[in-house]
Amino acid sequence: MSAPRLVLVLGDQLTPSVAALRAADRESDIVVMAEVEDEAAYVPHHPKKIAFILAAMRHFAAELEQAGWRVLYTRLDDPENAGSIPGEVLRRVEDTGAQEVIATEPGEWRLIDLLGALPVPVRQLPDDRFLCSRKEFDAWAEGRKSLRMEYFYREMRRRTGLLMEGAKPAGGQWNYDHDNRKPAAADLFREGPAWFEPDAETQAVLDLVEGRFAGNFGDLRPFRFGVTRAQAEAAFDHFLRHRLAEFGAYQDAMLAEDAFLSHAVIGLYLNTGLLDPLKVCRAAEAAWRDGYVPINSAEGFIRQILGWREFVRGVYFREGPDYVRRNRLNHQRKLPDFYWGGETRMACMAAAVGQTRTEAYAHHIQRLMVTGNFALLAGVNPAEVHEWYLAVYADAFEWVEAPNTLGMSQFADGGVVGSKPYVSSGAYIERMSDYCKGCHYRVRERTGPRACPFNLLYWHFLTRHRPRFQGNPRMAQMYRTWDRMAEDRRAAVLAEADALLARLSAGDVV
Ligand code: FAD
Ligand code: DLZ
Ligand code: SF4
Repeated sequence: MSAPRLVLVLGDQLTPSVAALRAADRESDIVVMAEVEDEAAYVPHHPKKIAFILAAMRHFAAELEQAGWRVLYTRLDDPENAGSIPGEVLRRVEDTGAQEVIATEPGEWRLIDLLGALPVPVRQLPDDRFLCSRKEFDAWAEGRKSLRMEYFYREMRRRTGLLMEGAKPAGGQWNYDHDNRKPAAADLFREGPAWFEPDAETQAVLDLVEGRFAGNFGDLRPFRFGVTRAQAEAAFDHFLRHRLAEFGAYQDAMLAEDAFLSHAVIGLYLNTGLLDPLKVCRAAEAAWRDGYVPINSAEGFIRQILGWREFVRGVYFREGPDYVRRNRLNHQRKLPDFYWGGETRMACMAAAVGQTRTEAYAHHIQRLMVTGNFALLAGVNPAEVHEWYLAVYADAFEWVEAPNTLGMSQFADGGVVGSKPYVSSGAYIERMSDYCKGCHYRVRERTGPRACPFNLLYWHFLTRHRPRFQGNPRMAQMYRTWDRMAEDRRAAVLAEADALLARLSAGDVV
């Protein structure tokens, strides 16, 4: 009898039809899954995120066994645990005499390189759980002066037929975002996401994580995420029936007392393979065609998955392993302590970081226009910002997190993902949220002891990066507004911004 092959399944590859399982033989090959310290600790992941991944891995392994696979599963507290993915693979190779390992290519260069360096042949198959392969993305990107998501998205609409009427976009427009910028009322009842009671296996994971990662930023309990495909599908179905209709209009809104608004809260399920992106998009399209949701909601939602999610993955792999080290604006400040739960007087930051701590979740505008915006305005080192986002969100995996953080949010890639930096003063946050009402600072004040820090730092950012951005037509208006301000006023803003940055550096409460 020939030696078995090992089939490696990682914590974000929990799909029965994932490439490595499709290429394997259930009769003779052996699945290897491992909970390992290295993956849990290479950034200080939120305890909820670690628990979600480990619980989902355990449930997936049980499903594979039920389906007839032989699974060698290592738990985090197994005494034999080698502590790393390569270590576990080698241990299983020795134990079984396997001559070859089949893997689905990981979503992170770090792990691709580690697997490639093993002293046993590892076949890394393309991860085809995406709607655009790496090759297809590269072919689309080839020869273009700049990569813009909107054009990629249109191409993906044509290719999949999603929301198309023949060669034309359904409803006559590709994008309905002009209907999607409404602030939300705090006193309206909104159906929240679907949550789940942990079963005994998940409880065991929670105890394990509690014992090992209690010092990490983030609350482990209450733990309410789904951890199986059936639960992930139920969560999406609940969103489709009760929340998608309002998704479009309130996509950019923020409320202090509502962490989720009408967002789907499915990123964690999509990114671990518990939900299928095409099925999700088709279901949203059907909800519109059947008359249950307006087109601005269906289109806005589909664009996030068919457009942004596929686009950033293409960028991550096309740009290569050095992407995460880019720092085009040469920002060097340390990430302020309030990102890790320290005190702040800024109500918007306290709300976004607070719900990140309790839920391992913040929605897109909170990530981009509150925590991301502040880090960019304050000139924080993008590598530290990247590490923070990768650690604190349950849906964070490098292929999707890095282009969003370093590219879209911090402009550290010099404009690969976005054509201009996402910066704003407090006015944007005031318009889209109810945060400012309860804040120590005054959002309408541009100078003085209570001036909103976003106002001071906004002008400071534009001034210090003027040579780079003043020629950008999308930013010309901002510079015109600044230039129209009286000179003594401008000097006061910059002096106060410098003083604020000095207080940040000194670790004072801001
Ligand atoms: P919804 O708002 O309901 O959107 C539905 C789905 O669309 C999401 O689940 C997601 O799969 C997809 N999507 C939406 N926006 C994006 C986007 N910009 N890029 C890729 N997919 C998108 N998303 C992650 O999945 N993982 C990350 O680690 C991550 N890090 C981010 C870091 C920063 C600085 C920013 C600005 C955004 C980041 N995003 C990330 C994108 C987005 O914020 C999340 O996908 C979204 O908030 C997840 O919540 P949801 O499932 O409720 O999404
Ligand atoms: C994120 C993560 C964590 C916390 N733990 C594990 C683990 O114990 N075992 C595992 O196979 N995968 C884990 N992961 C997911 C990997 O880090 C993931 O495969 C990479 O981030 C690539 O996307
Ligand atoms: Fe945030 Fe400024 Fe509003 Fe305070 S006033 S919540 S710091 S935007």
